[in-house]
Amino acid sequence: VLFAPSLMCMDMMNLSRDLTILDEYMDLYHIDIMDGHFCPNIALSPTFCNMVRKNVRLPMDVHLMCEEPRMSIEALELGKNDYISVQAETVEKNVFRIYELIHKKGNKFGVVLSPAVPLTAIENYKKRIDLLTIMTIDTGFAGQKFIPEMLEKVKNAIRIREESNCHYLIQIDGACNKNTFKQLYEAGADILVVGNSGLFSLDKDLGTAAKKMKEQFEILTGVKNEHRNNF
Ligand code: S6P
Ligand code: MG
Repeated sequence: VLFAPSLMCMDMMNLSRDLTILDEYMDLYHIDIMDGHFCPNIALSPTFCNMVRKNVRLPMDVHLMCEEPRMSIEALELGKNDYISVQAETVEKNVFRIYELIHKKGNKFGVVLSPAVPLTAIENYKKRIDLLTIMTIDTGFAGQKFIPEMLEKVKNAIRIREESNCHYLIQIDGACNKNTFKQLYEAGADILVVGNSGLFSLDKDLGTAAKKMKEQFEILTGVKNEHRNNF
């Protein structure tokens, strides 16, 4: 399993110092962009992503919670190992055009399913997806309660991947922490997004928090973080 810290939960007063630490311990950056319309909050921005991109080593995944994702996609300046992830609901009318746009930019194609959106939403384009994110909370805020019904969805996403020869990695976003690590690992998730409860709140010192998180994961699952093996 790989870990993706959610930068929305970072201490912005110590951004540069903490990114250096995360670069050392984590596998992929998760950056939330919200437009205040798709969900009732505003988070980070394409400008923030571009700035982070220039200063870190790890690949990143930009999670677009925007009614009109095209505008943000056009503003992003990322690398070839980076993912741009769109919410399935926002690309129902133009997903193939959005796919082309992301590919033309040289980035990887990610799709995010909100808890209420079923796996059938991706039926007609699932083979094109590089990263499939299953939300285990409603979009908009950190610190919400895990939705246990989503474990079945994760298992089904794995089954579909096998049956249909898809290549997407499966990422979980929402309340990934010591209370859910074991279930998510056993369900077969490839990447876990870790926010406040999973990582940042574990210690004042982020390096110590990262070590604690990995230790908790190891104790609960018996498995060591593979650390960037997939990238
Ligand atoms: C929510 C967002 C998530 C959160 C993350 C926070 O809209 O997409 O990526 O930042 O889930 O972690 P936690 O553990 O507080 O849910
Ligand atoms: Mg997110």
